[in-house]
Amino acid sequence: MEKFVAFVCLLGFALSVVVDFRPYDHSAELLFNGSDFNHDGIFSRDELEQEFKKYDADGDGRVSRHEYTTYVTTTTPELHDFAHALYDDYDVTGDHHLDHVDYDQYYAKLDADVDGSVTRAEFVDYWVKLFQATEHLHGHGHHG
Ligand SMILES: *[C@@H]1O[C@H](CO)[C@@H](O)[C@H](O)[C@H]1NC(C)=O
Ligand SMILES: [Ca+2]
Ligand SMILES: [Ca+2]
Ligand SMILES: [Ca+2]
Repeated sequence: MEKFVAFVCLLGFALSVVVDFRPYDHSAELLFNGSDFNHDGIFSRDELEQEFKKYDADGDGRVSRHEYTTYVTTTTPELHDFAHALYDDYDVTGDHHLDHVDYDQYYAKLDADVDGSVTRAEFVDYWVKLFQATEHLHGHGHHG
């Protein structure tokens, strides 16, 4: 089975089929499966770092808003607004750069029970709520 290697790959895949992430728990689990590279049921801090490295086009160790949104909209222009909302969620420090400080704090947001690791359930729960809260940005009904 083909693995999804990045959040945006999943987003692109989903959209190439239909512009709809529902059911959200299914999309969230697909994201988890594509992000849990070693398949141990945990989305580790290292795995998070691996994800974001893919967006760092100029390799300076930080992901700018432009780098991230370009990465997403190149494959799926319909996700322009959603990509910006996701970036705002990742950019915990709000300085328009994603770096290790954001990754630490974002990881902590996912880690609901604060035990230092993000389980499948924690990850899926977080993303279902995010899909719900941003529904107006990746809405359905945009067929074709
Ligand atoms: C995710 O992976 C698990 C375990 O390998 C599998 O049972 C589940 O069906 C997968 N979920 C999706 C949505 O593909
Ligand atoms: Ca893992
Ligand atoms: Ca930041
Ligand atoms: Ca946890």
